[in-house]
Amino acid sequence: MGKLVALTLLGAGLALIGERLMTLRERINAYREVEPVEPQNCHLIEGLENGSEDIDILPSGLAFISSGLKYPGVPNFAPDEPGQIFLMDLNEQNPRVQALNISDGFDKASFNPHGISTFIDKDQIVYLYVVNHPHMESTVEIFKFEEQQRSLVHLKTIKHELLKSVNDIVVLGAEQFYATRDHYFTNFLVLLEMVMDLRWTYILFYSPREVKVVAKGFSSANGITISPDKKYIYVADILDKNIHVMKKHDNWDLTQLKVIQLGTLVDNLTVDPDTGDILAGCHPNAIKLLMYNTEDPPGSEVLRIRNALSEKPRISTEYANNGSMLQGSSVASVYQGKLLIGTVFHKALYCVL
Ligand SMILES: [Ca+2]
Ligand SMILES: [Ca+2]
Repeated sequence: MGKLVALTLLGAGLALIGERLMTLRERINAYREVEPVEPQNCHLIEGLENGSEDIDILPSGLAFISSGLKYPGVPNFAPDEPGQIFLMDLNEQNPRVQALNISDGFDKASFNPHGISTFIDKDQIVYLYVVNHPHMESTVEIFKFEEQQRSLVHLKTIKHELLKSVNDIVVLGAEQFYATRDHYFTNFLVLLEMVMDLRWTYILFYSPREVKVVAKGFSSANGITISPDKKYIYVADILDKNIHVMKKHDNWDLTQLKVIQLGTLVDNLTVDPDTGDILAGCHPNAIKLLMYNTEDPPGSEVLRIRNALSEKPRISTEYANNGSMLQGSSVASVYQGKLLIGTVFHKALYCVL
């Protein structure tokens, strides 16, 4: 009798896991193929071969690009090379990328840059905040940008027990930022977390005086950015295929105003400075990203969300490709009619719209 109960329980357990795995395959769009949408004037950017996971463009048109991310479960074409930050001046006729020098005293060999965010202080000094995963941990690095020297001076490494599995950040002031946590477990249990959809990921507010979770319950919080008027925060939940529009309060807490469903796995977010539209770098089919096959590579998809705060946001496809040109798009950012699309581990695309 005991054996029968054990077998029944085992069968029920396996059935549950099987059902959850099927659900997970649907959640990550395992059956989706993307329809191409390709602007006329696009070309791959020379010199960016190993990812361009996040892009942040200054109001002056200088774009920072993080490259060389090593992330568990995702391909990397240069596993022995450290990550880098590239710069591209979008005011140039034919912009080229240039790797930024990083000051001595910072461990460049273990540099593993992920999400980035810029901050300009009242003296017009530009700071670049970088999510870093040295030895697969999570830190936030603060750099001062020296425009003339084309270099980054490392100022500070921020670590905190709540700054775990950080994906992206948005800087709000000097040493103040929101950060997203994209998974809860850092070991094999991350699979259980995904299969069971535990929703234990969150948004953290960090400042030297106070660190707190300001929103939680995300399946996997990923890209984060702020509206041009600084009143709203946009957060991508990659496994829930949506964007959360959150209101920012004076005490830094966030409350959810609405969720915009997109049907694609949303990675990093940026805002078009001219229109306030949200640009979302998306993964049309994440199984192709996780089970990389050169014969059937992951595609790319960039969505534009107009009037995100209105009753009916308008969603359009800015770019879509089946992976023949660009694989695993994670971010898109615009500056005066120019579009940059970055990827987790592949190349990057420059388009004149
Ligand atoms: Ca970012
Ligand atoms: Ca991301």
